[in-house]
Amino acid sequence: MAHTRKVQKILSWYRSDNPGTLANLARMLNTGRLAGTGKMVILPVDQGVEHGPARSFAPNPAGYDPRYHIELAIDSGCNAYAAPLGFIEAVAAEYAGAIPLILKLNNSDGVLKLAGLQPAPAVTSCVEAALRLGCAAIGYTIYPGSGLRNEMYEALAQLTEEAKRVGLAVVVWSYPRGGDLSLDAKNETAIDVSAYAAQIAAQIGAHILKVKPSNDSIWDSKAKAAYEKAGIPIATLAERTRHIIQSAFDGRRIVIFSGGEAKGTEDVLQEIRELAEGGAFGSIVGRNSFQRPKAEAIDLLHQIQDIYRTAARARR
Ligand code: FBP
Repeated sequence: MAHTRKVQKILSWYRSDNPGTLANLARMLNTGRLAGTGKMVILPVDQGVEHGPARSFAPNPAGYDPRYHIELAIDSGCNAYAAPLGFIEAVAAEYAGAIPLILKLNNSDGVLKLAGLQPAPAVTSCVEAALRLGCAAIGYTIYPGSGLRNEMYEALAQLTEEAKRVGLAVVVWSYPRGGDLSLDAKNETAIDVSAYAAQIAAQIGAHILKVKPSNDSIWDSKAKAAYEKAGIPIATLAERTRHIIQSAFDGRRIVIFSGGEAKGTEDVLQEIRELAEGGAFGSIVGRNSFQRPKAEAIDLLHQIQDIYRTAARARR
């Protein structure tokens, strides 16, 4: 199947990549109900490690079984499914080739929270495992703001180089946290901080980067002066989303947004509408999908995909 103009245009932003990486990016862009639109909805299920099994799966116990999530991703028409090594190994053979896989190469657990301890994920897998399991991409989380961020950036830089060499794509979760930033949770998604997080992930070589939807506060006083001087509009989520996408190479990187804690359907959809209005390339929705009963989750994911499809048509 020939690529749509949207997909051709997106691939043209990654000209330094080898054909293997471009093919894997194309696989993700050409899968599911949003195939060919240039938009993506991805199912991530790393919350078992990040938040613990009961917090993650007790609301819908079917989710304790790794097969549940990949089936949900396939049946709902997602572009890709992302998970840590254990969940991917548990399904990779049975579902080989059924949906692009993103192997999360690092993970952070929530078991021990010591005051003053800087947030830092552990590297839990490797590029070779991603190849062995037939993945389209590696995934990696950075925490800009953490006292240990440089170690994360350095490990990501090496894994990115290795992944690109063997023809894989790179997906970066860029979640500011730690240090003074986390004295107030709202700082972690302040607009200047989110835009900075997007820029850092793009500069370290991410093909697809994901940040959280931002709020309208500005954390850094020097940044505040710059925003005010330039008159950057940040009052609405759509405006802030536009600014984040501009901060990731003026829209020449795929920027997607995370779903957050489980909330009501209308709240989820309203947030997606605003993200889509701001030009978001898509969403990565975990808890809001797999914690709902399967039929409801599929219905919600379809509604999210429909919002992005409509936004893609409007921008033709
Ligand atoms: P959710 O939609 O469940 O928020 O999933 C998106 C995600 O990026 C997951 O991949 C990850 O486990 C989670 O958010 C991390 O959230 P946090 O670090 O804020 O607890």
